Amino acid sequence: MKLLVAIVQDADASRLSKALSKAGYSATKLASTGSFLREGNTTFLIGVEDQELAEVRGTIAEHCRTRTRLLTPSVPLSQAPDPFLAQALEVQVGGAVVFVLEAEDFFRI
Ligand code: 2BA
Repeated sequence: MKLLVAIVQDADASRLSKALSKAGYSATKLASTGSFLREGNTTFLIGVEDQELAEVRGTIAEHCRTRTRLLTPSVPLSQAPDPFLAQALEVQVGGAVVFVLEAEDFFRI
């Protein structure tokens, strides 16, 4: 059994949640924050059997889009010690960042 830890953009979280549920997978959503952009994202915990991994991976890929974010400079050009620091920075976010962990056991009490 595997435990997927999938970090997705908030904009994709609802559609992914519905798709997983429709396909019969249980998931837990945690509100999280990316350390680089310091923006909210959503972390899914999804427990799956080994043979279900490919389908869930496909569902995540289908519903999580890559987006471009433009980071505005934190210092104005006139005050920047290096002009590079005053440039807007373009970063690509997602589709999703997924960790696959081996789950030793699963039980409900
Ligand atoms: P953030 O940390 O807010 O990162 C957002 C995007 O910024 C990243 O997209 C990446 O394209 C870029 N980025 C991150 N750190 C950077 C850096 N030091 N220099 C330049 N660009 C940088 P994704 O890679 O798609 O990551 C989306 C979110 O997934 C991240 O949000 C973070 O919450 C999580 N994440 C990504 N890699 C992770 C890791 N190795 N461990 C834990 N969480 C991770």
